[in-house]
Amino acid sequence: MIFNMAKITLYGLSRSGKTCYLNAMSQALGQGIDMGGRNYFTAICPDPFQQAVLDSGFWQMTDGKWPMGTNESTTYTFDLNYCLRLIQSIEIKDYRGALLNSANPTDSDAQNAIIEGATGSGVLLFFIGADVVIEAMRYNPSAMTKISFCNTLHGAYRKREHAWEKTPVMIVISKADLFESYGIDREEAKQFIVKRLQPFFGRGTKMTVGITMVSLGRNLQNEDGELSGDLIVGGTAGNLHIPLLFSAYNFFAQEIERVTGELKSNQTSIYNTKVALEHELGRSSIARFFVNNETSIRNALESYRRQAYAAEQQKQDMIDVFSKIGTMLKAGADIYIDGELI
Ligand SMILES: Nc1nc2c(ncn2[C@@H]2O[C@H](COP(=O)(O)OP(=O)(O)O)[C@@H](O)[C@H]2O)c(=O)[nH]1
Ligand SMILES: [Mg+2]
Repeated sequence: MIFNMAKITLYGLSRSGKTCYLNAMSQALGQGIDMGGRNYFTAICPDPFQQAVLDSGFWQMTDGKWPMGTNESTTYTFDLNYCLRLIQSIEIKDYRGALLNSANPTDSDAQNAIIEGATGSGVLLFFIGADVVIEAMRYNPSAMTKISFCNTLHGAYRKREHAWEKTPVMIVISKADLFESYGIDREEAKQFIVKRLQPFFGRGTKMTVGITMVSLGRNLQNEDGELSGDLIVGGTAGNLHIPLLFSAYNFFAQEIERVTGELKSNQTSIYNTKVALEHELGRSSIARFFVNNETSIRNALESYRRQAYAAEQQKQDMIDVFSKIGTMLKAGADIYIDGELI
């Protein structure tokens, strides 16, 4: 279909669930999700070594152990496919923990590296653990500053990126099963975060901002690294597909806009060529005997028409997939465009 490499940056404090999410998501989306009519959407890691790292992280969890905090930042590549056709290759950076929101001067270089590394991102994903949300809902000051840290990171991004409003942001509330464990209503928790981060959801930003909740299962707990509860990974369980669908959704939105622009300039060319043809046919037969442009103008017109037809087909195909992705995305996330919930 279309090829393009996009970078997705995973922002989140240490222990916000980024590594667990990636391990589980690669399992769920490797199997694929049915977008309706048995049209499958998949995210496939085309690098066997990277896939092995993700698999071993996942098997460790099924063996009852949470992954250890990582000491390195890893970049994973995933190919997003629709009906086995590549729509977008993405690069996801999982930054090593213990860096963000640290006031330790030795971490400052690494923090700058994270901020610089986000430049040129196609999508920014901000991970916030439900444990932090629950604490913040109880007015725990440290939890509240952890949430506000999204503002700091995005502020740094805006300084570096002049068209920052074109980079969609998704707030990913991870470990969402904790809400049920603590008897907290998910909707209430979500609205709490929307309120805490209200400038993102406000009007006039021109941004696309999503908010979703993801989880690896039910009643999941961590006691000294031991995992208990039910891991539920596969299909659309736990919304693991949503952040990547969000990326694909924005990709299609941009591509449709681009093809629409192409079609417009194409229509202009067709119009101008028709005018030129009329002018040519209006010239005297004597003049046309010496210099006749009719064939070349007709050829140009034909070629513009062919291009317009191809672009129109491409646009229709994209709109079909885009609307399927949109329906599925909105079933698992709230999407705001310039402050309006769509
Ligand atoms: N209840 C619950 N806990 C989770 C889930 N995902 C991660 N966790 C917990 O969060 C911890 C940190 O996750 P990790 O992915 O290592 O965070 P990272 O530092 O952002 O990469 C894990 O050790 C688990 O205890 C989840 O879906 N549900
Ligand atoms: Mg990690």
